[in-house]
Amino acid sequence: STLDTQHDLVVEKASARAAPPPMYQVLLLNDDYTPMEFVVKVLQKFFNKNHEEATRIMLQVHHEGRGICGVYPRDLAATRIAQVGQYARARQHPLQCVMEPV
Ligand code: NFA
Repeated sequence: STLDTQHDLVVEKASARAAPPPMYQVLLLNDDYTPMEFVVKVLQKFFNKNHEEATRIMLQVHHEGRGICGVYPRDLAATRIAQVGQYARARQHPLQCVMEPV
């Protein structure tokens, strides 16, 4: 009915919509001590990578010094970094995770 807005479609101009949130790359950094299989496990557990993709990213970090784990809004990027930090620290690994704006 004309009084029922529930089922009406609304089309907005792009300029009337909220801007997409700023996005941040989350990166892993290489070090000489963290075991390769631990890095693969981190990428599977916190960044939802399968074993093959996790291995590819781990080797990129190992060879190039850094690698992208994912791209997220700021709060989610910060949460992933904190989770990786706690997980690695608790197991005495020096693995470092950082974020930078895209
Ligand atoms: N460079 C580490 C090693 O040789 C492996 C590693 C890869 C560490 C990616 C951190 C990040 N054991």
